[in-house]
Amino acid sequence: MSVSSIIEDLIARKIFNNRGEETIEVDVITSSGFGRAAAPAGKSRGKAEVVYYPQGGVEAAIKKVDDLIAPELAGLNADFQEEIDNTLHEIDGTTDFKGIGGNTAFAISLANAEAAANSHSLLLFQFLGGNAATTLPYPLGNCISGGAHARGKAPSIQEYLALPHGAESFLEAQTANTQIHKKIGDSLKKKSSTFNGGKSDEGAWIANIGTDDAFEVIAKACEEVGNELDFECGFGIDVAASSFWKLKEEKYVYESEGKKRDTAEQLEYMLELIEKYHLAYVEDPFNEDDFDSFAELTRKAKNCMICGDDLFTTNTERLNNGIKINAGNAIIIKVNQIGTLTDATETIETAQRHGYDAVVSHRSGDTCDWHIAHLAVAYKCPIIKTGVVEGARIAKLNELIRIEHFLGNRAKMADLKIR
Ligand code: 2PG
Ligand code: MG
Repeated sequence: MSVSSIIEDLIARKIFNNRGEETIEVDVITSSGFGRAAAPAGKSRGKAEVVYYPQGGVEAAIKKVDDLIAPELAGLNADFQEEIDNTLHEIDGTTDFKGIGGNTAFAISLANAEAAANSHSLLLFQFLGGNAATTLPYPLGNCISGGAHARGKAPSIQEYLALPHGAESFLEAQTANTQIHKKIGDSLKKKSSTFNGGKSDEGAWIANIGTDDAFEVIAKACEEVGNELDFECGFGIDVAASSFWKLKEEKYVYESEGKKRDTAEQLEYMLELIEKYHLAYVEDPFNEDDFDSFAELTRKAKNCMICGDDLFTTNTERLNNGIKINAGNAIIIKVNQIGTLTDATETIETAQRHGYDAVVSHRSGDTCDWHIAHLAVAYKCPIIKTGVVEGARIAKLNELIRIEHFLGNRAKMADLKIR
């Protein structure tokens, strides 16, 4: 056992995310290393996510770190992530982290992993993934925002996402995404007289256009950039359907289009979109409790990843429910949906054992914390979902460019099976 990773202290503070919301940041200090992590926040949250903060918010969370958690973790070895994370669960004493806050657990858990890596003079992806961690994920980049992420009139679908799956390096892939994003901005200017260059929290364009127009714009941009760069640039969507599923009516209400669809019509519509636009990726096409419709779409859709975000909330139990009936073939991994790195790792491993692709993801409210870049490489995730531009996204994307550079000729792109 290495004595260099003994935890000496934890320091928690309040900082701000890209929305200007308060969030928690934690430093973990070991006898010969240091790690720091800050928690993100979702806007369109799954209802099975853990509770972010104890009553009293970020201030109360900081007090819990100072009074309860730091004294308990001091003296433990940061190398043993599971023991650290189990201790967090024990101190919390609830099933949904409302005792200490899921975001408190997140920041401590990630800062601990970083501190352990740093104590061994390793980068986080090396510490977690070892020598085999040499594959880079494809960036899934949000280019047009709608739904709960846009203000006013915009498509009901929450995200239109570029996926340059023909790229041979991460740098090439991110180059494609930046060009697609720029081209989309240029066409929106031509298409909509009210478009003034507005962007969402994630740096995607917000425009007063319909759902179909948004498809045309992104399809054209991906095709053009694909031709210019000479590799295939696909795209997909995050429907985030829970946010416009009206339980009383049992309908998906596409407000800006003035359309309502029941579950059967929603299924038909998704199949139509997948076929018409050759969608490579569809996230949350149905409301978060409708596992059966996810399974039906997965059965019927061709060459398209069907991904569960609100459906699974990075929760192994919910994922297992999906696995039983083949609901989806991919899962969004957001560590703060479940709280700790150990919990998220269990979910990733379960997904991989059952042939589900793990898509490591940012939150719409995020900081310049770059840890998810390392998680994607360490756990060989084929995709990272983290926008295209905007500071909190660029922090993660540039970190992946650094990792690729660091790996040199050992670096390769992850195995992405667009089914
Ligand atoms: C999503 C995310 C990130 P939020 O729905 O996938 O894009 O949004 O963080 O608001 O839940
Ligand atoms: Mg989502």
